[in-house]
Amino acid sequence: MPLDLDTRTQLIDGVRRFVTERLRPIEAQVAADDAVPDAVLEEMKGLGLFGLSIPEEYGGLGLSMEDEALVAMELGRASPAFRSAFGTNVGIGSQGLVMFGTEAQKEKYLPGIASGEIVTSFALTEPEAGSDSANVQTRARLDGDHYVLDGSKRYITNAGRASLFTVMARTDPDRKGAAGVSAFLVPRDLAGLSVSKPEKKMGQQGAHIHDVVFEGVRVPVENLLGAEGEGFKVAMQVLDKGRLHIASVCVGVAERLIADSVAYAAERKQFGAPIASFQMIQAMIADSKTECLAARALVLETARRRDAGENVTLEASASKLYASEMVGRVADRAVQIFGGAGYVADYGIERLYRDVRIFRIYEGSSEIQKLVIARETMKRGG
Ligand code: COS
Repeated sequence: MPLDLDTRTQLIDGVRRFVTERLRPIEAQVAADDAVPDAVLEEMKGLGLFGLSIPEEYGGLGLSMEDEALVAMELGRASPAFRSAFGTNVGIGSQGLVMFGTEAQKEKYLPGIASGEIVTSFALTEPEAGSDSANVQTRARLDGDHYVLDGSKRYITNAGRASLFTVMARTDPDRKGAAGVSAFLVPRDLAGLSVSKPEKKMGQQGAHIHDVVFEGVRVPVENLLGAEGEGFKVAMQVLDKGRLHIASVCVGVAERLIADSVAYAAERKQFGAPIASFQMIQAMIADSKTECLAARALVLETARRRDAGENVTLEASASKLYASEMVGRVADRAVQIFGGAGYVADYGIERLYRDVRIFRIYEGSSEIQKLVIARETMKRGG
């Protein structure tokens, strides 16, 4: 159920205040330290951000997709590294469990995920299974009342802090592709599970990705998530929602970049006048604003349709494709409007320019979104 208007306004106002007063002032420091301070993580827990999408009966806020999208847009106005700290709990790290978990699994894990005590990660990608995510090689072999996991996962967000992984592994080696893959809930403390050092990245410093290695990890059979052989579909449905969440964040970052560009253009004088008075600057602002409004409308419409129970695989991919490409263009124009200052670290625009680049890649590249959109459109006959 969507929130009533008063509650929604209160929630959005609270998040906006947190973003403005607590997150924006420390963005540069977080990037320099490559870490979000523990005190800020604790405040995020207190605000319920780790549990935005966890049902209320398990201690979360149980937001509708539309409300979650609105919150994600607000959070997009601060460095995306902050959102990433709890993004896996709200999205890909928890939603398999929310959608496909047994009652016992939900009771065991969801309250801790909602409070932020448990940090989650989604382990699908492997060295040879990126865009071709059905080519999972990690093996899960049944041995009595355990599955034994062997293999490795790559670029796993929040793996360093995670205490619970949703892992896609191949239970049937004779079946190639999606059919032989199953999903598992894998606690971090099981013997044989190790996490590498974080990768050095182009942007979003403070958010970390790691390799995760499984060497004879014994996972109890009751930790199978969904039916055996259904793990790929679990992953795809989790990603349908995740893509919509990422698209919402892209809209938020674009809105912030436009606001920053407008403020700078009003203040910066050249040829004796603020550059905002020049039509070529105005054209960039107009293009960015129009595209951002279009993305916002697409994302919110898709969220409302998902809340109404419709299949939005196509629309979620279209939202992710359009919003992530849009924010790339908006960031590029922001650098251009800021000119030399856009290239200098102190102004923070170059940081956001680097930060947004990953939106076109993770949770499915733009090319994969186009593939999904085309397939679904042809399936629907138009
Ligand atoms: N919801 C439910 N089921 C889905 C689905 C969805 N969104 N997408 C696919 N499936 C089902 C299909 O219906 C099919 O089931 P049947 O065999 O019973 O018909 C099965 O899953 C296999 O799907 P498909 O044949 O489409 O798989 P492909 O290997 O051709 O490719 C793509 C699927 C390329 C779309 C998928 O691998 C993908 O999304 N890749 C990108 C992965 C990604 O986003 N990685 C980021 C990692 S997380 S940061």
